[in-house]
Amino acid sequence: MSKSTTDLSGASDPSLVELRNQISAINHEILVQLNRRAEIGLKVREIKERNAIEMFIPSREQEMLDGLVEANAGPFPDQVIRQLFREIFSASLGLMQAREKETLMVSRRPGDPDALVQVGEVSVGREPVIMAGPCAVEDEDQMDRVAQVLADQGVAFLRGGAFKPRTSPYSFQGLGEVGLRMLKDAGARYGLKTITEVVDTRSVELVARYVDMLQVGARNMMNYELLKAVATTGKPVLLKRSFAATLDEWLRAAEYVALGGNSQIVLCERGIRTFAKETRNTLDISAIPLMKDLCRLPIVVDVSHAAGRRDILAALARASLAAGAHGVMVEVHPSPHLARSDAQQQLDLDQFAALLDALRPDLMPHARPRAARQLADS
Ligand SMILES: [Mn+2]
Repeated sequence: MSKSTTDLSGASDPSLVELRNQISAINHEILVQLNRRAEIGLKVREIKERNAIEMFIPSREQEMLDGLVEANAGPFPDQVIRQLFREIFSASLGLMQAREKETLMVSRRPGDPDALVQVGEVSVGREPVIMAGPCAVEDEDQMDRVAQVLADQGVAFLRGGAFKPRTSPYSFQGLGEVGLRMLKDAGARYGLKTITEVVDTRSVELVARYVDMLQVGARNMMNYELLKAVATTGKPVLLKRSFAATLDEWLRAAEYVALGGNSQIVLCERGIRTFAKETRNTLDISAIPLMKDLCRLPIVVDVSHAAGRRDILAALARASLAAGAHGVMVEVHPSPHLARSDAQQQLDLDQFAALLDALRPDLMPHARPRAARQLADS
């Protein structure tokens, strides 16, 4: 066989080998120069940050491209030179913006472990937790019946609204401090951690005296004064996503709480507003892995407000846990048809037990029914 058919790589042709070596050397030179350029770009960023100058200035980019095309002697056509340098410019801008993201307190840096939020002796951020209870605290009997079922089922958190932000000013606005007391008493009777929403900077201290965890609701996610106020209480915060918030806006809302000195934050996805009419909101499952990637904070999913209906809650809850959520929040009421708010989406006590049964394979031992746990421990 002749040489040309056996050596297709050309490795035995000395002049070809030499040219390839030259190309490899130039590649390495380009690499060194690209990183030199990037380092200078980061210095430019620091100066721009100090002086509040825009990172991206289109006229400056245009000027650089024009200069390069003018100096271009070929053989690359001008269009290719433009393309190549545009790539370099955008990579450089991306590097600058990546640095900006890293500066958030809540951001996840490479190698960071997941954060654990401690609510008393209950940790949120490892095994999935269930947070359940009525939309609104209505009376003692209602709270007692729900709390008893939760305790029997091994659920850790009792929720219930005392201050209700309602779409209509004529809707039930909640029992206020009387409701807070009922929630606290029911939680204490059955050893449950309590969560309630705080809607106003003026009532933050009052609410913090009664419950274990403060909820900032979807409507208030961008109430920055409220975020600053809840940060000062030292209580863990459940931060719901606004129905119209991007992940970045949600992350920055969490940053307000962290910057205020409180890193005990649990995120809560509760659906976003879309064109879909079949559900009250659209549960954004992708937010779960994406937020876990962006930050270390635990994330739970409120399936009730996402769906606005009962029949698909088990599917949404299982999907949330499969996507990596650290827990599920669900509205439960002894007589949903009599509920003073969100009547159409609250589960009755039997439906709640059935939901937990559906979730059982995804839950860890601590969330098994009390009877089963006693059996396992004996
Ligand atoms: Mn509700």
